Amino acid sequence: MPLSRTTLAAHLLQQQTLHPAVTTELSAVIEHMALAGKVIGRELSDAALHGALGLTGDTNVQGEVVQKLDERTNDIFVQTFEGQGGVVRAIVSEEMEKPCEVGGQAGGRAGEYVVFVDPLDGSSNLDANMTVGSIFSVHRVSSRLQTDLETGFLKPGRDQLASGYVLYGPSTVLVYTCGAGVYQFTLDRGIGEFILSGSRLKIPPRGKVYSANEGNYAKWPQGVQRFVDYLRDKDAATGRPYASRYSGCLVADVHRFLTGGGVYLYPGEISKPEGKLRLMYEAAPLGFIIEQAGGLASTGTQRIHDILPTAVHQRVPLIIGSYEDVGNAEEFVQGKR
Ligand code: AFP
Repeated sequence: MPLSRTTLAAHLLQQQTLHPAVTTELSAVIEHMALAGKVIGRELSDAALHGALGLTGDTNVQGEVVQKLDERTNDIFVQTFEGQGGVVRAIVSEEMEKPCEVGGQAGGRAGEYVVFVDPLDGSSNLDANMTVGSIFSVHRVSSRLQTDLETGFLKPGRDQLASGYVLYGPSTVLVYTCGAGVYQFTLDRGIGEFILSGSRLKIPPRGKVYSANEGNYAKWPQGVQRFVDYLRDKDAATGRPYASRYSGCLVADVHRFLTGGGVYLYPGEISKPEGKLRLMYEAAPLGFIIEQAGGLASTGTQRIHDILPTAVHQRVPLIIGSYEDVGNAEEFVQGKR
């Protein structure tokens, strides 16, 4: 049976008639994310032929080494939003220390939205031709925002208006939510359009797979160690041991769980309790997607969406995935088991 051919634009138009949360402005932001995703997907496909792989020799605001494609994809997002007609006021990116103002005048008014973006999540996978992604989150700019641009953008995850990601794998896939379900689109390269390939996605309440960088095991707090030990133990009644899968790309691992269930964890370490992942453009947007699909996103002691950020590049421990699996993890972390 032939599949329907609903483009992202047609889908968003339809959603606008069904859900007040899906406004024309927000739809425009998502379409610009999709545009940036198409450009990035195309550039990644032959980056090795243009000498675009490898390191720049610099470190970013996080103190991490920068890949040439980290810089290039950041530029693509900035350029894309500079051409968006003023709906978005600023971009906050993993690759830029400070928010970048992009245009910002729609009908004579300052743009209403700020977009948080991790332009190239998992970029160390590139040299091995493995999956990478882009993550985004959209907030309304606070009306109190005047002098200090950065602190005006510090809002909890529950205030997100939209979030999503683009995954550059065997196919390029866009997943988004505006709080009215999770939708997936697959890029038809021949016609350059994202076509609807999954509606109102739901994550199974429990999975059979976990994902963590187990090389860090000795650095984890005891509760996390005991949770991973539990997942590796044999128990037919609860489907253990779980299989282990870890790609080094958060988006790819979380996408696996969105479709099949399971749990991803990047915990804090005893000497680095804040963990590695970034709240505003990694944990919170993926948390919005996963919670819309019926799962959970937690630090182990607090829901990701309840954290009041204090800095745009803030780090946070993350346990995300199926509702029951994350619930179990919380019990271990909190010493209840
Ligand atoms: P980059 O966005 O800097 O490439 O980092 C990737 C990442 O934040 C996330 O995608 C991975 O799950 C995680 O880091 C991998 O970190 P480790 O190399 O410490 O496992």
